[in-house]
Amino acid sequence: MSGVNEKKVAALEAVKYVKSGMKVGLGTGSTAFYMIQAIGEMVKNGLNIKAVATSVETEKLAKSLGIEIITLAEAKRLDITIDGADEVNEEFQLIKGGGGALLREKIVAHNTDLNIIIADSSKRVSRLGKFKLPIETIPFATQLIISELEAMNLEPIQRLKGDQVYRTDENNDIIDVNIWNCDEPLSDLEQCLKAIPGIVETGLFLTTTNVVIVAEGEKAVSRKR
Ligand code: ABF
Repeated sequence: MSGVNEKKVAALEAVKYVKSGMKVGLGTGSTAFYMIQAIGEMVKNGLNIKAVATSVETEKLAKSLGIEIITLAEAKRLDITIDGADEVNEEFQLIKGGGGALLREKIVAHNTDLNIIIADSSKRVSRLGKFKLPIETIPFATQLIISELEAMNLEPIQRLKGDQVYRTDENNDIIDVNIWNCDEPLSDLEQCLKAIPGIVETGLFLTTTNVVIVAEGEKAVSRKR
């Protein structure tokens, strides 16, 4: 359906889960943008929450909307986190990190009771990997890791911002790899990548997601794991 903002449809469905007294993880990206805006409106109307941001960008947006931001250390545990994704399959597995925030996103998701993913219909896939998998690396090791990933036929490309190397909020690098032709289980691939010294985190979110809300036109379709 043309003209429908599916990102906003999914975001507005997800914020129904947010109640006063909760500690809420705020995701990053253009879909999360609508979720944060909606929560900002709810805060204006009396919602009382504390939030942890998954990126500097999200923190700035949240603070500008009057949402109280605390650190993850202060929160200790989050009731709910709402975040976007680059791809989501039928098994609630995700590729995330297109927005470069995968490390904090995975840390926040790990420390959350209920993880809700919001997406427009273009993100729903039967097989992950059309979207290149982002991998966060320590700059000291990035070039050697690229060589190692080339030897694994993963076609690694270091992410750039303009003509400069892209740097995450943690001042790390991102390497995007092609996992489309990997036939091994994604959990094995994740284990293999994480065993390479200098790889901090990957954008494979295989076990953290509890609810997926995908907008199909004006209809938000929710699936619970
Ligand atoms: C973020 O949401 C990232 O992990 C992911 O890349 C992004 C999806 O971006 P968008 O919502 O802008 O499509 O959580």
